[in-house]
Amino acid sequence: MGEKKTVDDWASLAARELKGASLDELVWQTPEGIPVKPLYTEADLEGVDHLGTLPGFEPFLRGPRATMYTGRPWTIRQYAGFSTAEASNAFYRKALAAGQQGVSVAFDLATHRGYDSDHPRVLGDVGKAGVAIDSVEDMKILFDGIPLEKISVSMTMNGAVIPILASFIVAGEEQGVSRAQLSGTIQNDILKEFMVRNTYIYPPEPSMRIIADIIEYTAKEMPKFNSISISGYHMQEAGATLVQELAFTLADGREYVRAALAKGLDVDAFAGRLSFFFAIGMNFFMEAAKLRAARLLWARIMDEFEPKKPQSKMLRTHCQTSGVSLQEQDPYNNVVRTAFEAMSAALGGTQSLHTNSFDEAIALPTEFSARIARNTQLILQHETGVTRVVDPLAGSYYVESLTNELAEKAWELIEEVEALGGMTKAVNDGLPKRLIEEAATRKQAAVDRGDEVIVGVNKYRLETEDEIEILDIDNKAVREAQIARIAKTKRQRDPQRAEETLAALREVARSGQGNILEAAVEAARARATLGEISDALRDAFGDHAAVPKVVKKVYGPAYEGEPEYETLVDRLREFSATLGETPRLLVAKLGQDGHDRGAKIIASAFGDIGFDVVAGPLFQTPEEAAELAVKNKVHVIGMSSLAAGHKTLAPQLIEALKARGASDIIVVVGGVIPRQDYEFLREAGVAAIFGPGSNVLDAARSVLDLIAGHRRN
Ligand code: SCD
Repeated sequence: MGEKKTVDDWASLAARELKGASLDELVWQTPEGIPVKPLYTEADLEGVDHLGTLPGFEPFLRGPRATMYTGRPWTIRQYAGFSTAEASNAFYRKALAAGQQGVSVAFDLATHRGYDSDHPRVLGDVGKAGVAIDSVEDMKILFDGIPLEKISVSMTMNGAVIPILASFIVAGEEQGVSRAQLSGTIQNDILKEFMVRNTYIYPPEPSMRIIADIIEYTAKEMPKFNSISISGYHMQEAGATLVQELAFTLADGREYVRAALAKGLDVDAFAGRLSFFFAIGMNFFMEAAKLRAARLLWARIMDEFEPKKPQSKMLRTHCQTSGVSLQEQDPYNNVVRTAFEAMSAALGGTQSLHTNSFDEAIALPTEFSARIARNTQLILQHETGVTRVVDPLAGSYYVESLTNELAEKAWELIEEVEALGGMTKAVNDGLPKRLIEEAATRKQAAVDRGDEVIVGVNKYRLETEDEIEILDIDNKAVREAQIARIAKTKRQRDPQRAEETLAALREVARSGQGNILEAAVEAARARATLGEISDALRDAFGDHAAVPKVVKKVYGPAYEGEPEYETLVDRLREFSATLGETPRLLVAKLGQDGHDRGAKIIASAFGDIGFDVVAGPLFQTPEEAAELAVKNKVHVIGMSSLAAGHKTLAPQLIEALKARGASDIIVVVGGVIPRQDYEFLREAGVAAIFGPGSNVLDAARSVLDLIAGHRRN
C-alpha cells in the first residue's frame, strides 16, 4: 500500500499528467455558480454539519422514511392524459395493469384555464395536451373501474383547481368512496404559475386564498390527500438553475404555510400533507444532491413554525425526468437520458417518479414510448439493486459537499426573497421570473455556441433522421364529443339547483366568508360545469393579465466578439438602412398554451441581435394576434406553439391576416412541431418552421433572409 499520500501529492501527479496545463482548467463552472473540482476528499467535508444524520429522523436529509425503498419503493406514477375521458381512462387502466402504481392526470389547457370545451377561445386546445374535463360526468368516466379507495390519484391543476378538485370529490362519492378515503395529490401551486407555467386564472391575492381554502378543507375532510404539490419542476423546465429551482420552490412552500396559518389552522393539522415536485435533469450527482439539500432546508424552514409532529418537517416529493433535456433529433437518445435522470431521482430519494417518453419533445407519448418509459422505472426497481440500500450516496465526498453547497447557495436566495417580503411580493416584483429567464437565455447561448454539448443536436448530428411514429389527436372530434356531453349534462340537471349553488359559491368568494372548495363541491354535485364554476369565481376575483417583459443583453453579450454573431448583427444593420426601418417581429403565443420559455428566448435574443421585437401577450386568439401585428406594422410573426395547437391556430392566423389585407406579413412557426406537420403548415402559408433544437442564430438568419426575399419579390 505504501505511505499515505496527501492532496498535494495528488496535485503534483495530476500536474504531470496534464503536461503543463493548469489544474484550474479542469474546474467545471456550473450554471449554479458552483465550481466542480476534479477531485473531492475528506478535506471538502470540513465544516459540513449535516453529516451523520439518519434517514427517518430530522432533518430527513437521508430520506423521509427509515427504511426508504427497502421497505417500499417509490411510486411509479406516469403523468398522462389526452383526448376524451374515455380514451384517458382506457390508457390508465392498461398502464396500471402493466405495472404503473399510481395515476397522474394531465388536463388539457382549456380545462387548466377554466374554460369549457365549447368556449370560443379554446378551439385549438381541447383534448390536445391533456384530457378535456368539463364536469363531474367527465370525471366519473375518467376514473371508471379505477378503485379510488386504493389507487392514489395526482392531478396537475392550478388555475381551475376548485372545479377540478370539487368534481373529483363528487366523482369519488358517486363511486362509493368517501372523501376521507381519497388518497392523492392536487398540484394547487399558483405562485410558480405566475413565475413560469402561466396556467393561472385569477390575480395573486385571491389565488392565494383559494390555496389556503383547499389546505383548510383537505386538512379537515381528506386526511389522506396531499393538499398541494409545491413545484420546482416547471422552473427548471423554464431554464432555472438548480439553486433557483430549490430556493424558489422552498420559498413558495414557506408562503403557503403562512397562508394556511393565517386561516387559523394549526401547523400540525396540515404540514404533513404538503408535498413537493422537482425536475431531474442531466447533472447526475447534482440532481441527487438537490433532493437531499431540499429535505435539509425544508426541515430548517419548518422549524420556525414550531410544529410538534416530526412529519410536519418532512419533505416528500414527486420527481419528473427533465422535459427540456429531451431532443427531437435522434430521439432514441432520450431513452438513455431519461434512464440516467431516473437513476439520479432514485439516488436522491424521491417518493414518486414520472419518466418521460422518448417522443415527448415532439408529441404526446404513444403506447410504445409510454411502455419504455414505464419499464425504465420497473427495471430500476427490480433489476439494478438501487432499492436495496437507503441513501447509497451518503458519505461521498463529492455528493455531500455538493449537498452542502447547494443548500448554502439556495439559502442565500431564500433569504433574498425574505428580504423582499416573501414570495408573493417577490413574484409581484418579478425577481424570480427575471432571474430564471436570464438563466434560460444564457443556457441557450451556451448550447448555440456549442459550449454545452447535446449529443445528436449540436454535436454528432445525423445527416438524415428517421421519422418516428407519433400520436396525433383529432381535436375537432374531441371537441364535438365534449360539446355534446356538456349539452346533455345541462339538459339533465336541475337548473335552479345549479343556479343556486353557483350563486352561493359567488357569495363565498365575494364575501371572504366560508370555504370556496366546500361551496364548489355543492355546485359540482348540482352539475355546474367547470366553466361555470370558474366564471362564478371570475365574477368575484377578476382575471389576471400578465404584462410581457423581455430580458435584454444576456444572449448578445454571451456571443460578443464571435464572428458568426457580429456578421449577422452587421448584416441586419445594413439591411435596416436599405429598408429604411428596423425589421420588426411579433412573437405571438396563441390559444391557452402558456409555455413561453422559447418565445421569451427568441424575443430576447432577436432583440439583442438588432430586430425590433414586439412581445405579444399570452392567450391571444389568432384574430387578436393579427390585429396586433397590423397595428405594429410588423414584417414577421413568429408564432410559438408548444401545446399541439399549431395545425388549428396557424391557418387561422394566416386567414385573419388575409382578412385584414395584411397577407404580406410573413408567418413563421417555432416550438414543438412534429416533422409530420411541416407540409401541412407550409401549404397553409407558413414560411418557415423552427422545431425543437433550432439554433437561434440560424433562425435569425433565416428570418432575415425571408424579409429580404420578400422585399425583392
Ligand atoms: C412510503 N410509505 C411507507 C414507506 N414509504 N411505508 C412504510 N415503509 C416505507 N418505506 C407509505 C407512505 O407513508 C404513504 O402512506 C404510502 O406508503 C405512499 O407513499 P408516499 O411516499 O406517500 O407515495 P405517494 O402516495 O406516491 O405520494 C408521493 C407524494 C405525492 C407525497 C410525492 O404528493 C405524489 O404522489 N405526488 C405526485 C405529483 C404528480 O404526479 N405530479 C405530476 C406533475 P401514507 O400516505 O398513509 O403516509 C406533472 C406536471 O406538472 C408536468 C408538467 C406540466 O404539466 O407542466
